[in-house]
Amino acid sequence: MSTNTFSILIIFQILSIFILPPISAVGSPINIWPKPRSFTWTTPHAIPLSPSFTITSPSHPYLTPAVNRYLRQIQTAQYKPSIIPTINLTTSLQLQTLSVTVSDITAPLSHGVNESYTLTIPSNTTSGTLTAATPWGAMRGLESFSQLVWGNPARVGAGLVVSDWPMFEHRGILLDTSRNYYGVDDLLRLIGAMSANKLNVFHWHITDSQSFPLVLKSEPELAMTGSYGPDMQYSVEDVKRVVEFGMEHGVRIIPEIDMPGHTGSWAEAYPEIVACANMFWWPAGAPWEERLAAEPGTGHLNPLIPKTYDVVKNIINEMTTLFPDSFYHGGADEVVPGCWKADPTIQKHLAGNGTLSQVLEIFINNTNPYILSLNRMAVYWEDVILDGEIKVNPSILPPSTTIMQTWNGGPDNTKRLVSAGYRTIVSSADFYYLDCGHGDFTGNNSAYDQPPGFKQTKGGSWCGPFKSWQLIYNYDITYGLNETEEKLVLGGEVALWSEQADPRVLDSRIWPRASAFAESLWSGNRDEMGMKRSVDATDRLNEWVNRMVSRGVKAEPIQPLWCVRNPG
Ligand code: CP6
Repeated sequence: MSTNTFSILIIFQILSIFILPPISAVGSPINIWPKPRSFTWTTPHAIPLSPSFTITSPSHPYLTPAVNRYLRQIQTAQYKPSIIPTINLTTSLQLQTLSVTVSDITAPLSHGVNESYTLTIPSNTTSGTLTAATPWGAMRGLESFSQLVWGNPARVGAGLVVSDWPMFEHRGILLDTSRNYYGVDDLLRLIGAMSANKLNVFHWHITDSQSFPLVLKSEPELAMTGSYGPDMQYSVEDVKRVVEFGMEHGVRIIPEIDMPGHTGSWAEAYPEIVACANMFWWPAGAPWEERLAAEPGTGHLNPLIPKTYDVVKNIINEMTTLFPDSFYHGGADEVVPGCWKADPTIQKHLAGNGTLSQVLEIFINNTNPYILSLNRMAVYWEDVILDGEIKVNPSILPPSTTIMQTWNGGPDNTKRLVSAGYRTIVSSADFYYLDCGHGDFTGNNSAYDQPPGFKQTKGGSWCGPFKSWQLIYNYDITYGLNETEEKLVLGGEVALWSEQADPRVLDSRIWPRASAFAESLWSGNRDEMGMKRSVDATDRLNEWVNRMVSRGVKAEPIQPLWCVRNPG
């Protein structure tokens, strides 16, 4: 934040002492997570929710199911806050209806769609109103409304106005379904919880070197031979369910079939197009730089073989029929020199004075125009142009048609990308990698003890230390950027890589740390003074954890019950 913005905030704060009503008290049930941008509650009180309470809304293929879902949830939830509210219950009126109006009912769910809403629950009528620019903003408002209801019999906060809109347009979670498999029910539970946290992008890292769980009609062999088994696959029908469920929750699905690295799982079906498949990932005694893959499980697509593009184009083409979102993730992370150097056809290219970066350029030049021709905006991992030995000339991936996703380092790499003009998604490993905490691969360096050519089957991925919710909450994704650069930061993603995660830990590894991320990107991590507000957020987050648990999401505790029993 610039000094200028900071001083404006201070002035605003001084003025606000005189003009703004108090915001929700700590421990009050009026705890909308993520905290709204503006919440006016002049005379805090509650009114009963009528037993025949209903929600009216325009008919819409996705908003209507959302309304029905919220109505059911509100009627059955009976959520009991951990701190019993002290605000007055006014019983002379009951809330009978919430009336939803949408100004642009046809707005598609897409990047940058208007998610703003205004929710009004007057103190002197039986009807509340929710106005939104789009169906997707209406869904955000319905979620907020549902969080204003508590108790049995149910009551709802009254005399209030919530006016709300997001700070960042892209607020996502990456889930890796290759290293370990997740059932469709797990994915749907994740998407439902994302929507409750006002997160709007599910980045589905579907395949990797370890397994290829997606059954494509055009390339069925890949999943048949590359998945963990027939019970660990996603059918076309499964994908449709996930995409539809996303629409009903205002969550876009951005798919990624990672390539040209991270493709070992393709080798059973097509050995001829995968370089260095099934090799020992890190030759005995070799330096780290000469390893054949970023982690055990070798294999990179061979860009010099025409057949590679037959397969890749079939995949990309079918992916665009399955996933309607205009963003398509092209992967391109962690292409390591050792793999391509081990391949005879690529060796020939190098002997003729070719370079490995040229090999990657050949791959990008043969695939990126195809992605664009299918009306998709291509997202790539930053590796494709930054650092490492193998990268393309940025001119072949211009900022007009390319979005970069950063994961190495922190603010430094974001700065490099946006200063080069790229729209950027921030998923810094140092802050946003939720899988981190188990440390070393297998707890020993068995890697060194194996002979060359031995297929390495032990080991996950190194990642640590554990990222606390406060670390995540406090990270400023536009740190050190000027105003022009700030505008290029589309938002961020927290990531659950699955070397050491599976459905058994999905909920607790993600929640509530992704909730901390969600608030940070929805309404920021600072109070009206411009100071970090994670201390204030603690009790609110604790309450939100409880509400998520009451809705069937097994979020992890952040405090002992003692803190609630002895409010400070
Ligand atoms: N898999 C893929 C991974 C990682 C990446 N890509 C990864 C790298 C470093 C850490 C965690 C995960 N496991 N395909 C990087 C984008 Cl610390």
